[in-house]
Amino acid sequence: MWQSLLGRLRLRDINSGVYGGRWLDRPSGETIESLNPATGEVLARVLLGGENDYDVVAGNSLAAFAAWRKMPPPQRGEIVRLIGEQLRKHKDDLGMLVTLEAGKIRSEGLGEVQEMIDMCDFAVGLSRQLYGLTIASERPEHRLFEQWHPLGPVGVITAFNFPVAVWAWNAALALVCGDPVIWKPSQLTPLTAIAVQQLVNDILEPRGLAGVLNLCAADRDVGEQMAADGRLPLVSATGSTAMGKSVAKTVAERLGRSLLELGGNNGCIVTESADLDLALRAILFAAVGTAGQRCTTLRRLIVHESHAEQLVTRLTKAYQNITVGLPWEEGTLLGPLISESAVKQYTTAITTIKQQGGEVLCGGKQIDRAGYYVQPTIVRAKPAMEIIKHETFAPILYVLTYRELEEAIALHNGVPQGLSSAIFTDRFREAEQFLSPWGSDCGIANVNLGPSGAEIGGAFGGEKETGGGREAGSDAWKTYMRRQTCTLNFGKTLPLAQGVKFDVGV
Ligand code: UN1
Repeated sequence: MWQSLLGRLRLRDINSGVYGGRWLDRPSGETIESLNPATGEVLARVLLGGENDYDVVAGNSLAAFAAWRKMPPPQRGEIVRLIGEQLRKHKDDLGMLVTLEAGKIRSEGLGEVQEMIDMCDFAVGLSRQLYGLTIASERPEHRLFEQWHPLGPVGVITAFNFPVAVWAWNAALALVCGDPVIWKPSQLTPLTAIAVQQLVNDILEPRGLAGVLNLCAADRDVGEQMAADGRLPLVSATGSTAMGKSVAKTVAERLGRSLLELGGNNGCIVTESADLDLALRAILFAAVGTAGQRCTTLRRLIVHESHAEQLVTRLTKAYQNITVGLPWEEGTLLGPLISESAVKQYTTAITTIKQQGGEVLCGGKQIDRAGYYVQPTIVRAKPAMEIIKHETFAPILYVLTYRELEEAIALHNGVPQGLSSAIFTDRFREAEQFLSPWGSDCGIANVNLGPSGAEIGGAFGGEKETGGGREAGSDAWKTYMRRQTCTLNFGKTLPLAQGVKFDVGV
C-alpha cells in the first residue's frame, strides 16, 4: 500500500525538501527520517534545506512576486481554483498520507484535505471581493478611499498536527492577495508538505508561475532566518508559545508583521441546564479526537457540581469504548501521538498531575504496543494545580466543578491561553453571558458544541498567549495585504484638512 501511495504522490525513498521555483537536488541541511507514528517505521528520508538553500528560495519568491502582484486578483483566484480541483482529485491519497505521517484517523486525514479544498473555494470567491472603503471626504471635490495591495512573500511555519490544512489557510489567502509563499513545514511531517508541493507544481509550472509557492523543509535555525528576513513582510507561525515568542520578537525587531497561532488550553463549561447527551458526545470528540493533538482540543471541563458525578461516570465509561488502533483501520477512533517525545511529555505530565494532587480517573498510561500510543485520560483536578494552566499536547482531560456561572467563567479564563471555548446550556441568559464581553476571553466561543473542529468560514485564532493572529475566513485576508489610503482632488482649489490655512502668494 505504502509503495504505491508513494508512487502516486511522486515521493521517493529520499526526497529533497526544498523547492524554490525548482527542486533543489542536494540541499545542504541534514537528512531526516519521516516516521509512521503508528508503527515507528521509517516512511522515507528527507533532505532539509540549510541557510544558503533558504536564501535561494527567498530570492526566488521575491522574483516571483514582481509578476504575481501584477496579475488581476480574479485571475489569481482562477489559479487557486485549479489548485482546489487538483486537491479534490488527490484527496484520497493525500488524506492517507496525512494518516500515515501524522497518525490521524482516516476520516480526520480526509477532513484535513477537505479543509484545504474549502479554503481554496473560499479564496476563489474572495479574489473578487478584496474590497476597500470609500470614505466621505471633508474637502470639496475630493475623493477619499482605501485600497488593498499585495504585501510580498509570506513565510508560513506550520506544525505537525495540521500538516497541510494550516498551510492552506495561509497559502490560499496569500495567493489571491498577490503574495508568494515560502512554507517551512514541521520536521515531523515533511512528506505531506513535499506531496502538496508536487501537486501544486502541476498547476503552477506549466503556467510559468513556478516560485509562487515554495517549500523549505528545514530546522529551527532556518525558521529564525525567516523571522529575521526583511524580504518577508509577513511571517505566519503555528506552534508552541515558546516558538511564537521567539518568532514574534525577531520579526518585531525588523518591524515586520507576524501572525501567530500558538498554544490553546481550551475549556468547556457544562451548566446545570445542559443537555448532557449532547455535551457527552461533544466532549468525547473534542478531548479524544486527533489524540488530543489539536490546538483546539478540549483540556479543561468545568462542570456544574450537580452533574459532576453523572458526567464523569458516563465519560469514563465511554472512554473504555474508544477503539484504539492503527489510524488507517476502519473503526479506529484513537491513533498514536506523533512521536516518542510526545509520549514522554504525556507520561511526565501524568507524574506531575499526581504530585500536584490530581486524581487519575481513567487512563494515565502509555499503551504497550508498537508506535506512540497512550491511553485517553480523565483527571479530577483542582483549580490550584499549576499544570492545568499548561498545554500538554495529549489526550488528558481535567475535570473541575463549580457552583455559580461567574465562578465557572473566572476559572475558564484563568489560564494564559485564549484560543477556543464552549458552553453547554439550554438557558439563553447563560449563553449570552458566556458570549458577552465579560464572558469567554477566547478568540472562538461556542454554545452547545465543543471547542474543536472549526469551519474555515470564520476567522481562526485566539488571544493572550495564543498570539492574537487570525487565519482562514472572514476578513483574515487583510493581514496578507497592505492598506493604502488615497485622496484624490478633482477640483481646482487646494483646501487643506482640518481647515488649516497656508496661503502663499504664487
Ligand atoms: C490547530 O490545531 O492548529 O478547529 C488547528 C479545529 C481545526 C483546526 C485546528 N479546524 O480544530
